[in-house]
Amino acid sequence: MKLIQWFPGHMTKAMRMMRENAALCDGAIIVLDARCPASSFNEKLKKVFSGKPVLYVLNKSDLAENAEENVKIIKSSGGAAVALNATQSGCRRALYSACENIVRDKSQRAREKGYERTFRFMVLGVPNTGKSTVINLLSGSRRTATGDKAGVTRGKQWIRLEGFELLDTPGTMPPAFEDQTHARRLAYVGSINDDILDFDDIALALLADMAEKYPERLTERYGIEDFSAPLSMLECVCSRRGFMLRGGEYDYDRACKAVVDDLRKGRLGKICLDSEEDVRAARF
Ligand SMILES: Nc1nc2c(ncn2[C@@H]2O[C@H](COP(=O)(O)OP(=O)(O)OP(=O)(O)O)[C@@H](O)[C@H]2O)c(=O)[nH]1
Ligand SMILES: [Mg+2]
Repeated sequence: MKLIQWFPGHMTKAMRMMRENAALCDGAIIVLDARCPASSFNEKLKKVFSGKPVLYVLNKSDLAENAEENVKIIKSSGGAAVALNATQSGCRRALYSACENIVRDKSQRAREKGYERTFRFMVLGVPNTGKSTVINLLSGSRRTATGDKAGVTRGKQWIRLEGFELLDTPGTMPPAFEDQTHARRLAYVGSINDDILDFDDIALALLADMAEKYPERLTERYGIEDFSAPLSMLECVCSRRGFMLRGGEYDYDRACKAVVDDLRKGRLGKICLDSEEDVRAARF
């Protein structure tokens, strides 16, 4: 499989912008994808905020397995965390209180001195985890653009709310992926710009990973019974979904796109690609 490399200019610029703006912020909301909380965690981002309160949002938990368990793991290592579906207005209260909690002491002290403080949070995370959607949820309206691909937010944008000011930022990644397993999981969930991905590679690797962790889902959706070779699994997808070219050849391209899309849209069920050990090993 080809290495996943990621080094577009706007990513480097985004990282620099983040460091510069961190000084203006009282803390951070780090938005993770609940389907791969460890893979979507960038330790470098956390380090920018050392000494300041950080809230981890395990977003897209409607598509994820074990979100609450993973919240507990993060909390047990001393971090603040909440599992969320940011597209659901019913989750607003939980998010708001989680934000209030991480600055409770500071706001209490301000109140004792007779004034109300406004707290500035930077909202950050790898692309497409739902940072802008989280901000819209908190603000109760569509204040910032969202979209189902990596790289929707380009520049920074301050959003003013009651008690908080939030800085929406473009998704950021480490410039090189040292860990290709994590890179692959980010590719599956759509956090890496599809333009730089080899979809055949990604779909075949995804089938192999699903076969290991959730074989029954592949049987259910595609009728796959033999998990020994990714290519024969892909052929099952073609047969089941009728992806055939004229002359009876398999339409592999369509099948690759369909498999990845099925995963992203939750049609393969709720998943967690990271193991419990992965989550415990990440230094949240
Ligand atoms: N199912 C589900 N979809 C979500 C959730 N949160 C966000 N989304 C969707 O995920 C996609 C990405 O959301 P954005 O808010 O644009 O993500 P972002 O992190 O700001 O992305 P960039 O600005 O590109 O880095 C959009 O299609 C959202 O509707 C969630 O909790 N559950
Ligand atoms: Mg955004």
